[in-house]
Amino acid sequence: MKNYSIGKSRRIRSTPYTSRIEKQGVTSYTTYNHMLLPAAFGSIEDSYHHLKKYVQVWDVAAERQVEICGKDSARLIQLMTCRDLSKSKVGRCYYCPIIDDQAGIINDPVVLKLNEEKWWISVADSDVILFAKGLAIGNNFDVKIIEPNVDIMAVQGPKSFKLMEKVFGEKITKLKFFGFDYFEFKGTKHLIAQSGWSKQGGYEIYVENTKSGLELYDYLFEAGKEFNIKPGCPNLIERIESALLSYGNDMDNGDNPYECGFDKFINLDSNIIFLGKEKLKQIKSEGIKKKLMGVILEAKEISLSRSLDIKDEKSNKVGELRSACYSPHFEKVIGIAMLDMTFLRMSKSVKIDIKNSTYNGKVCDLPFI
Ligand code: THG
Repeated sequence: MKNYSIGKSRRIRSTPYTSRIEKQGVTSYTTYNHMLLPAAFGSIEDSYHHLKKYVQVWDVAAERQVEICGKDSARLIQLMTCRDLSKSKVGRCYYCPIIDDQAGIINDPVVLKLNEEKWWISVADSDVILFAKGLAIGNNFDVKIIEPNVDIMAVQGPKSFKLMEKVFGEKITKLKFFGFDYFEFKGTKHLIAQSGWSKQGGYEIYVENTKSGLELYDYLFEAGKEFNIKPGCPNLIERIESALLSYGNDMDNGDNPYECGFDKFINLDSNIIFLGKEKLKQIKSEGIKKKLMGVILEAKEISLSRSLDIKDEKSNKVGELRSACYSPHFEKVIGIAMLDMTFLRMSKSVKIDIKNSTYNGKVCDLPFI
């Protein structure tokens, strides 16, 4: 019988919502940006079905903001990403791969343009603030870089639209996907974006005023009763079915954005300046050697804590499985795998050893659904 808990400390930070989610029955945590990120409230499969039908509130404060402000802020932001931000607008979010000089992925954040000289990089699990500071120092940029006190609470699921309209009024229904604006709750303005790490729709509330944010948290559960609201968290099954990639799991610094299917977020033609641009041109002309793909396996359960080798029919290693779960939709195990291009050009059939059995599977495109 497994029975252990995470040792809390200043290094593994709690969030303003931690005491609430513990009362509400969080059953497991992961760490993310040196902070607690809830990973389950009981059964992940039950939570998956609930998320697809109703509405959930998530403590995703671990999606930390790296705030960059000052005269050179736009230059620094652009230096870090291969996505062209020269035509970016205030009030919009941009999904932006951050890469290094060798085009290895450093992070895949959402970037928010707050004004011409103020940006938030809403980071996945890696220390982007150190990378940003290094670049700013090395380039003598006139910028200030901090991690502000912003604790995101996500409201996700199909009923999130009705709930948020009930709480914030009709104005919020005008918000477009990946747009953000300020909305008032009992006299306090909160930055709210239509975004979130699920494909079920919803919002993210970037809470700066903690007191008001906690009041809002409690209020959402009251107002959400009629929509069958529950606490939740990024859901492993939903996010794999939707192919929302997880930095550190599906890709890391050893992978480049072409290998991860980020082609539409790469701009090599405009005259913007970013790190790794020459390397990306070279990769584009030579072609990639591996690619992130979906796999569907003839198995009924899996629990990954490290990558698993994927083999071809002759048992040669042709890649690695990086995330996987049992999918109620496919009634099979599905996963995200990095596979050799030479193999992909020849075959779609794979084999994998899970515990002491060998399972057959097929390669497919992402997303699954
Ligand atoms: N929200 C916020 N910050 C975050 C995440 C988030 N930081 C960490 C992590 N998640 C970053 N990773 C992603 C991955 C995918 C998306 C957002 C953040 C996402 N993708 C959409 C898609 O794939 O369809 C839209 C991409 C687009 O077309 O621009 O939403 O969840 N605040």
